[in-house]
Amino acid sequence: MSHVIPLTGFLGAGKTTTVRALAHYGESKRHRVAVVTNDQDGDLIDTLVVARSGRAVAEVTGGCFCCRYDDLRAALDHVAAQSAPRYILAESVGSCTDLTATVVRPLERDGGLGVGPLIAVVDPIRLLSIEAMSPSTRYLFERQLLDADLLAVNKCDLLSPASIATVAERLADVPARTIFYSARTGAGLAELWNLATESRVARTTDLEIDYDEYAAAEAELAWLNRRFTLHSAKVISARDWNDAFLRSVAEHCTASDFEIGHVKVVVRRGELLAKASLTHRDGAPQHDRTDLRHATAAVGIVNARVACEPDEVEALVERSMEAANRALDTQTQLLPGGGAFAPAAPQPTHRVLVAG
Ligand SMILES: Nc1nc2c(ncn2[C@@H]2O[C@H](COP(=O)(O)OP(=O)(O)OP(=O)(O)O)[C@@H](O)[C@H]2O)c(=O)[nH]1
Ligand SMILES: [Mg+2]
Repeated sequence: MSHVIPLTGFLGAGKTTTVRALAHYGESKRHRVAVVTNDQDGDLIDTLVVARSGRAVAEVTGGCFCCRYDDLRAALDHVAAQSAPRYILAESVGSCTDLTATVVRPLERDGGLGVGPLIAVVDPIRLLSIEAMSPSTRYLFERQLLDADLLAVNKCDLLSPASIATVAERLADVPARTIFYSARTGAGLAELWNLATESRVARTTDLEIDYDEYAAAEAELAWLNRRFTLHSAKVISARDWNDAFLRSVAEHCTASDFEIGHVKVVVRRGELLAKASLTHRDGAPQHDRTDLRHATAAVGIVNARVACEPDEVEALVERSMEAANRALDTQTQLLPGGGAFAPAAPQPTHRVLVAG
């Protein structure tokens, strides 16, 4: 029987990087691992990032796992039938919560799959600046922590021992067990794997959650997934183009006082990718993949989640592409489809409560 390991956690916390690292780790231990990704829209950079020959990958798009439970179940059954994986890592949308009641318990009730602990991947840098969050975002962020069976504090390579102690103190009131690791360096990953592959211990309490506040937090974000083409008369560095694009995004967000959830960009030619991310407007772009080094023609995808209006995120992406085009003497063309939107209020397919 396949065993589902669900991951939650705020936008940009490192869920996909963790899924990729855990999948590699599990495969190195000769386990077959599959992955299910999730987004409010199509054209997912995360799916490209976790794809690897021999690994079954499926997407649930058009809504979060809780609102698309039947699609999630179909995706899990699909990858289970395709490759009979021992483990299925399932990454939920970063603005979603209440997954114990809406996904984990319904999966346990429906049977046919084992279910592991609900892991909340935590970005410690975001946790340390929790006071700067809007009240709605903070509410959502805290619900994700309270909903989890295991708190996985990622990005420890960025933390001093003193900061690790501060993060641990801030999480002391959350009942779930906490572990620290880095999906990037692999430190602590073996322990995370061992805990993630245990069976879940059923909880006896329900998450206290106000769906109006949760909906308000989701609606604060504008969401844009867009495809584009990139052309240049001379050979350019794909990494430099991504860097110029994301630096311009950061500048515009700072000037307009928009908080960034996560802006990702990928430029690809065939299997070769250049991928970069921006998770804080005052941080530098992170270049996660640079297999595609040089190009004169490529296709790209941008996935942007920014606290602003949908038309503002469209303008932000267009202006930032123009800035990158000016800097590198390139031309881009946005392809049709994928307009910006604010996620609709969550309406879970199932909500299984201990209290009944
Ligand atoms: N320094 C450092 N950066 C990391 C680590 N894990 C992830 N990141 C970076 O954090 C950024 C976001 O990572 P993702 O894995 O895409 O985050 P996510 O939670 O899947 O994001 P969404 O799917 O948009 O919610 C990327 O630039 C990663 O390289 C880590 O352990 N250390
Ligand atoms: Mg992701």
